[in-house]
Amino acid sequence: MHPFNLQPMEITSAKYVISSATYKQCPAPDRPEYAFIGRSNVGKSSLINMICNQRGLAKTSSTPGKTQLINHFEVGGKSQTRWFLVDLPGYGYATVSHKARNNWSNIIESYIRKRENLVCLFVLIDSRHDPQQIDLDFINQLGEWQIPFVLVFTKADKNKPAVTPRNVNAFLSALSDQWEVPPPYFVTSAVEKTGRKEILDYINDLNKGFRKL
Ligand SMILES: Nc1nc2c(ncn2[C@@H]2O[C@H](COP(=O)(O)OP(=O)(O)OP(=O)(O)O)[C@@H](O)[C@H]2O)c(=O)[nH]1
Ligand SMILES: [Mg+2]
Repeated sequence: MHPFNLQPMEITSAKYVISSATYKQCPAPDRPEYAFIGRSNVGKSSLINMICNQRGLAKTSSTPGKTQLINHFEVGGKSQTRWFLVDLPGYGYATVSHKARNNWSNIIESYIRKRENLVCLFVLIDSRHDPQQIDLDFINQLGEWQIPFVLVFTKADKNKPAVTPRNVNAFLSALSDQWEVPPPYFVTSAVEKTGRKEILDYINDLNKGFRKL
């Protein structure tokens, strides 16, 4: 193995590209793309900032429903493929109207199913809670659509040590009704910056397999 392969992947630049109302407006699908999805307020935008080491790159808020539209960020490192990181609006935001929710579903469904360079979807789950039906339903839907995904259990800093593994196991066990093999997962804290290297290494590996379509 080349010794450089032992170096962790480091990001040297991350910049906002564009916000799109539909997948058709997204940038040319000429590089690998990873999108973050999950319930409103689960910490998608915060995790993007943590990964890119740039506070304020993706807009965060303590009020759910902050991220609207499909937000593309271009990320790159020294002598590495450039790739897109995508911040998506959250699901399960109770106070939005039925119409707005349908609109969200349509936008997200077509983005997820039609975006040709989407290599992997990162589904964020709040590590503080028992398995939530809305997350399980969304993941089972991904199975029907055959979309590659991994799980990210967020906000681990808010838990006492035993709670995160307990909730992770409960979630994987709830999935085992529908899934023979559990998906890969990561545990993160945007506050303590944990889980960053693991996610970047995973993305770096997938980048190597990306072929221009
Ligand atoms: N303690 C702690 N708080 C976090 C973490 N990640 C996010 N938060 C907080 O959770 C709230 C929501 O974070 P966002 O990153 O805006 O969540 P989002 O999933 O992008 O939300 P929407 O765009 O509304 O769907 C903010 O107040 C963040 O500061 C974390 O790892 N630890
Ligand atoms: Mg957000």
